[in-house]
Amino acid sequence: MVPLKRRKVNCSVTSDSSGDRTSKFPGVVIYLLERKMGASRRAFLTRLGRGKGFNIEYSLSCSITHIVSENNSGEEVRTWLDHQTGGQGREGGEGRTARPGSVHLLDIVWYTESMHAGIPVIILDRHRLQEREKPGLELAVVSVPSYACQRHTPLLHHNITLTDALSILAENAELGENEGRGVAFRRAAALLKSLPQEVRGAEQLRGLPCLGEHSLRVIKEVLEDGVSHEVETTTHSEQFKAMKKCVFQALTGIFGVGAKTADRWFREGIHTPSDLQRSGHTLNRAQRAGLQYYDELNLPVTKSEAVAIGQIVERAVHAVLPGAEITLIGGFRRGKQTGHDVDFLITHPDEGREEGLMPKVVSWLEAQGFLLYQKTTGNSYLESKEGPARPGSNMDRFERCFSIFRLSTDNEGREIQTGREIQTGDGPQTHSPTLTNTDPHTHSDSPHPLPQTLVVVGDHAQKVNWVLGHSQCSGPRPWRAVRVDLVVSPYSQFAFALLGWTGSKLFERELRRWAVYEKAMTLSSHALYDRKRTQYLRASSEEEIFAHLGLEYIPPCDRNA
Ligand code: 8GT
Ligand code: MN
Repeated sequence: MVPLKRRKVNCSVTSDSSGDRTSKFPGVVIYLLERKMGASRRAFLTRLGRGKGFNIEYSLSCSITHIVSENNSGEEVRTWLDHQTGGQGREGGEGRTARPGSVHLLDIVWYTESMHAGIPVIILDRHRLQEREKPGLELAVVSVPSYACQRHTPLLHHNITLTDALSILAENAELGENEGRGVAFRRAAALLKSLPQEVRGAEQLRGLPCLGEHSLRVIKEVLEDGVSHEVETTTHSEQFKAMKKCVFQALTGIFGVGAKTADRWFREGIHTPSDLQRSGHTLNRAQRAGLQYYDELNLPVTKSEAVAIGQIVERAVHAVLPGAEITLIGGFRRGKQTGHDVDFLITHPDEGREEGLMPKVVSWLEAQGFLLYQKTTGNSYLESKEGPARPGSNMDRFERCFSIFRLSTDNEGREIQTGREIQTGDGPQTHSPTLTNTDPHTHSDSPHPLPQTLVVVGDHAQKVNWVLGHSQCSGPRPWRAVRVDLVVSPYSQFAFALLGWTGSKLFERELRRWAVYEKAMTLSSHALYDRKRTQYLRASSEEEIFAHLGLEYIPPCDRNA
């Protein structure tokens, strides 16, 4: 540990100590070193950490206990600290006893592992900064395979500035209906996300796959000038701003409106939900619901909201089919902390028992007042003896329900899951606080008593509250609308459904491409068909599917391509 002397650093309470109020870990005060990390990555990591209840300070003060840096050696950070503390940062060497005002000098690995764990992990030797910068900036070129499904792509990666730039261009291409170009930018971004270290010079990219001429040009510009001219122009161009803001956020944000319809409406002069309301267009039920809950559906859904919804879904499913299994899928299964919806996969170990399950689940949810909107489609999958039609499509035919849930919140905007408590395999939950029912909208005459589970969220609660309070269609109210996707799969197809619905979209696309071009197989969310052997390959786990495909198993948290 290194002592932080009071002389130069600020020992008064800093103005940006917003982490203080929400800190879940007193005694751990983190400072992220911007040097080599960059301002935008630092800001991103700060938001992430604060969102998880860590106290992260923006200025150096003697309350700091952990200094985290990226791509700096211990020597470099000490020199930097010396500079900040007027030469007194060096006195204590590594290994001295910790005392107030001393700090741990840590590598970013400690931070990312702590983010994953949701708590500050125990500091091991490998977390401490190395004395010298690791030699060799060159990336191990040969070890980067070309399909995203062959690589580990974590949520937190080292090249945020570059991938942000490429994502803007991908989005712009998709808005202009140039899907091929969009995919090319997304593939390049996915490659960068999978690299084990920050790219600092274009020479490091030599020989890497997935980087087309255009992407490379953009990357070089960002590396050399800090920004890409094309990205800047795109972001600032009136067309992009208008398209993105008006069409994508407003129109496609409306439940049930695809990019094509949004584009047509945009050209007709409909740029916002209120334009649409005034336009006299006949809207379908989904679109009317989308319009009504527009603001809330565009707010991100948090992990704790997803968990609260999961508890409701579990109760509904178990009420109508005991023994059924419910799995949280989509981005949340990959470790994301927010999403645009919540996706669940439901199955039952006795194949056949799951048939016709969805209408029963929906009736239960409706009777309890949990649904604002739902559209259920039946299972239409039939396994053809001749194998699936080419090419493998990502459209699947499971019994499925698109819905909008009504998630109760208390008057601070925090979500509450009302109703009977869930019985888990471990018996009744004992850690959930029992609260009084504050929601006049709940069915207090429901057959179940109303102990409730409360999940607290910080800033997000305030945002939800603000939107609810300013909703055009209704006054402030103690619930919010959340999009939920429910999918029922027969047990024998479960592993395929799980793999197909975990995403990311690019990872799925790459898996199917790999299957076709490298293995002469067709992969869908229902099955894997071997065209050479003209037979279906069965699997009861994702690991088996990867094995059939001749791929190393990639866990969900590394499928964030
Ligand atoms: P999010 O956090 O914004 O919600 O992101 P996400 O959870 O990764 O995306 P999503 O749009 O909710 O979709 C979850 C996964 O389901 C994605 O991998 C997507 O490819 C997949 N998916 C659909 N629709 C369908 C479909 O009809 N069939 C199959 N097999 N997968 C689908 O979105
Ligand atoms: Mn999702």
